[in-house]
Amino acid sequence: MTSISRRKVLELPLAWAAATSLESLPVLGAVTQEPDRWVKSVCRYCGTGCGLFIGVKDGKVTAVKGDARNHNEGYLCVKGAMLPEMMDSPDRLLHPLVRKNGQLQRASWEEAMSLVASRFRQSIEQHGPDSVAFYGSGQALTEETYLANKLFKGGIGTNNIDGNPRLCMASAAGGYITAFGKDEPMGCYEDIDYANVFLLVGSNAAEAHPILWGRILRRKENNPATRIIVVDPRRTRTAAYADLWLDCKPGMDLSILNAMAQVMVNEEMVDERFIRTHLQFGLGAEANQSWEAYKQWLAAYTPQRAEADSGVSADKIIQAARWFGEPGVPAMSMWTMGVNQRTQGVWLNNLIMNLSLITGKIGKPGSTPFSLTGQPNACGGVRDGGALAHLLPFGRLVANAAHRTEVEALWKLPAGRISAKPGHSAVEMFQALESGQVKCLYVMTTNPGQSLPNAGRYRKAMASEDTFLVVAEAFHPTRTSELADVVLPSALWAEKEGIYGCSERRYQLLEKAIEPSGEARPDFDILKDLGQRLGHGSLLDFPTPAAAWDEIREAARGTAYDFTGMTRDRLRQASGLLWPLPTPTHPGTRRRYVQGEDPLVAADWPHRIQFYGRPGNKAVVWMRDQKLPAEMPDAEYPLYLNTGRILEHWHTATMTGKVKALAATHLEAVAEMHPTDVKRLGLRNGQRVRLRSRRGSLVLRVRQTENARPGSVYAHFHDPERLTNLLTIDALDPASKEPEFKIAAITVEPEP
Ligand SMILES: Nc1nc2c(c(=O)[nH]1)N[C@H]1C(S)=C(S)[C@@H](COP(=O)(O)OP(=O)(O)OC[C@H]3O[C@@H](n4cnc5c(=O)[nH]c(N)nc54)[C@H](O)[C@@H]3O)O[C@H]1N2
Ligand SMILES: Nc1nc2c(c(=O)[nH]1)N[C@H]1C(S)=C(S)[C@@H](COP(=O)(O)OP(=O)(O)OC[C@H]3O[C@@H](n4cnc5c(=O)[nH]c(N)nc54)[C@H](O)[C@@H]3O)O[C@H]1N2
Ligand code: SF4
Ligand SMILES: [Mo]
Repeated sequence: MTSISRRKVLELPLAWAAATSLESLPVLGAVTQEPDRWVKSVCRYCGTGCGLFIGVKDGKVTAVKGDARNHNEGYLCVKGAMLPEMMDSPDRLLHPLVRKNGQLQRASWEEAMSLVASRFRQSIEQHGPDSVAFYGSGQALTEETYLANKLFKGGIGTNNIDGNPRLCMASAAGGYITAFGKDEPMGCYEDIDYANVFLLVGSNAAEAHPILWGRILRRKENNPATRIIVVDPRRTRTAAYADLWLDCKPGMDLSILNAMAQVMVNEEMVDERFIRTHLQFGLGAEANQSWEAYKQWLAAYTPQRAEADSGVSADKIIQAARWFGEPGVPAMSMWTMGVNQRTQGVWLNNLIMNLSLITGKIGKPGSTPFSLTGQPNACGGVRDGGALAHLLPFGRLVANAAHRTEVEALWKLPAGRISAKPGHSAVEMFQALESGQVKCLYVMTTNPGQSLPNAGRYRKAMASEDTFLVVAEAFHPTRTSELADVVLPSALWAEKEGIYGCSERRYQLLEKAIEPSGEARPDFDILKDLGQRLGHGSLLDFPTPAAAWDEIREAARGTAYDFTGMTRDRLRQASGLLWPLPTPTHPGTRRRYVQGEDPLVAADWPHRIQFYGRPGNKAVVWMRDQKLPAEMPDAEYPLYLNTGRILEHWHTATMTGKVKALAATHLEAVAEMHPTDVKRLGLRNGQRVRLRSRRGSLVLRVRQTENARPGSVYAHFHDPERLTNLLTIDALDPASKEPEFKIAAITVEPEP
C-alpha cells in the first residue's frame, strides 16, 4: 500500500488523534495502482456501513477511497482502507473441493453440486425435510439470504434456517420487539451531531465502530459540554475517553440501569405527559402494569444496591443518571455485544430503552436509543429475508398462520407448504447436528468452526462422519472449511452485486466491480443451482439479483419495514437510503415513529410520536431484575473470561488476516491480565499460560495491562490458531437464544 494520504491524516481534527491510537486514525483510502475506473460500493466489514469507491485497473481491485457524499464523509478506518489486498490472497478458494478418502480434493462444479444435491435429496427423502439445515450470515447480501430462505422454507419445507445474527443482534431485536413491537432502531447517525450525552453500554465503539466513534468525538470537539458515559467492565479504548466510566462487575449492569431510572424518577427528570400518552408498563410477558407499579418495583434498585451488585460507586451511578436525565438535554444510548451476548441480553436491552422512554428523550434530534449493528447486513438481510428459524420475510412469524398464508401467496406456493414448526436457532442447530436430528448442513458466509461458543463441542459435530457439511467460502482453509465434506468457492465482495443495510436502516447497493476469481461464483448463483437440482428451480427463477430485489420490495409492501419505493435505480444513484420508504418519490426516513418524518405514522395522528408497532400505539417499559450470569467464577475456575474484538481484525480474520499490515498487528490472541493478577499468580508478562474452562483449554501468552479488569482475563477471538471459543460457554438467553460469549469462568496456570 503506497498512499494513505499522509496530509489528510494530519488534517484530521485533533480530538480524533488524541482519542485513538495511530492505527485507528481514519484514512481516505489506499491505492496500489492508479485505477482506470471507480465503482460505487460499501465497506465489506462492520455495521457502520461506510460508503466507498472501488478502484479497478486491468480487472483487479487496486484501490479504495471513501465516499465523501456518504455518511462517513469520505473517511474509512484501517480495515476498510486495506480492503484491496484481501482480494488476491493466495488463500482465495478458486475451485470446488470434495472430500475423498478423508482429504479435500479439487473437483469440478458439476461433481461438487451433484454430490451436494444428492446428499440433501437423500436425507430429505429418508428422514424428512427437517433433517437438513442452512446456517447463514449477517454478512451475506440481502438477495442471497432471501433466496436461501425461500429455498429452505418455501421449497424444501423446513424452517431449519438460522444464522450468525443469532450470536450477535438477536437480543437487540428481542429488545426492540418487546418495547416497540417492531425490530430495528428508530434513530439515525445524524442524531450523533445533536446529542449532548452518549451512554455507551457494552460497546467498544472506538475499535468496533471506529468511524461512528470519530463522529461522536467530533460532536464533543464542536460542543465541549458533550458527556460520554461508558459502562464496561474493562478499560477499553472507548472507556479511556469517557467523561464517566462505570467499571461494572461482569454481568451486573442491570442493577445500574435500574438505579439510573430510579434516580431519574426521584429527581423528577421524567416526562409525565409523555409517559401517560405513549407508554405501557410490563412485567414478565404482559404489558399490564401501571406507572405507579413500575415506580414501586424500581424502589428496590437504589444506587447503593446497584453499587453492592456492580462494584460501581453510587455517586457515579447518580452522576450518570443526572447527565442522561437532565430535562431538555438531548441524550443518546448505544450498545452492542457487552449487552446482547448475555443470558439477560433482551432484558438489558429493555432497561436501556426504558431510560429514553421515561424521560421522553426519544424521536428528537440527538435523543434516541440506538443499538450499533455488528455486521454489514445484520440490519437488513436476515430480517428482510426472514432467514431465522422463527421468522418469515419482514418480521412475519413462522408460528403465525396468517403470516404463513401471506408468504405462501407471495411465493405462489400451495396453502400449507410452509411448515408451522419453527426450526432450530443457531446454537441449537449445531446441537441437532450433534444429536443426528440434522444430517446435512449448508454453511454460507460464516465460520462457525471458530465463532460458535463452546466450539470444541460443535467442531466435533461438524467433523463427524455421520454429518454432511457443505461450506460456501471465499477462502480456504478456514476453521470450518477444514471440517467440510464439500467446499464451494464463493465470489467475494467486489465480485458480485447486492444490498447491505447498516446500523441506521440505510440500505446501500454494492456494485459489481470485477469478475469472480478463478471458478468462484456468487452465492446467489450457487443457491439457484442447488434449488434447481432439488426440484425448486421455478421458486428461484430470478435472472439477476436485481430481479430478486423487486420481489423483496414487494414482500416489504404494507409492513412496518416498507421500502417498496427503494428501486435499484434509486439505490444506484444514492449513497444509501433509509427506510421506511414506501413510494418511489419518498426521500426516506431519518427518524422512525415521528410525525412529519415517518410516512407510516397516520396523517391525522395527534401527537409528535406514534409507536405504531404496538397495540394502542404505546411502547412498553419493562421491569427486569438483575440475575447472575450463567457461570460465575468459583474456587475451581476463579477468573472471569471476557471475549471480543480489536480494531485491526474482523471476526475469524479470514479476510483481515490476508492483509500484511493487519496480520502483523495483534492477530495472535493473548490473555490480557491486570498486573495485580499477574503478580498474585506468580506470572510474568509474555509468559505462556494455559487457560482452562469446564469446556476446553488453550495456551496463550500473557499481556499485562492496566486496562484489564482485576479478576478477569480478556482475549479476542480473531486468531485462527488459538481458538478462544474452546473456552466460552454455550448458555443462551432464553428469549433471544443468543449465547453468553462475554462471561465464563476460567483458571490460568503457567504452561511449561
Ligand atoms: N474491528 C472490528 N470491528 C467490528 C467487528 C470486528 O470483528 N472487528 N465485528 C462487528 C460485529 S459483527 C459486532 S457484533 C460488533 C461488536 O462490537 P462491540 O460489542 O463494541 O465489541 P466487543 O469487543 O465484542 O464487546 C464490547 C464490549 O463488551 C464488554 N463487556 C463484556 N462483558 C460485559 C458486561 O457484563 N457488561 C457490559 N456493559 N459490557 C461488557 C467488553 O469488555 C467489550 O469491551 O463489532 C463490529 N465491528
Ligand atoms: N468468543 C466470541 N465469539 C464470538 C463473538 C464474541 O464476541 N466473542 N461474537 C459473535 C458475533 S457478534 C459474530 S457476528 C460472529 C461472527 O462470526 P463468523 O460469521 O463466523 O465470522 P467471519 O469471520 O465474519 O466469517 C465470515 C466468513 O465468510 C467468508 N466470506 C466472506 N465473504 C463471503 C461471501 O461473499 N460468500 C461466502 N460464502 N463467504 C464469504 C469469510 O471468508 C469468513 O470465513 O462471531 C461470534 N463469535
Ligand atoms: S468503520 Fe466499519 S464500515 Fe467503516 S471503514 Fe471501518 S470497518 Fe469499514
Ligand atoms: Mo456480530
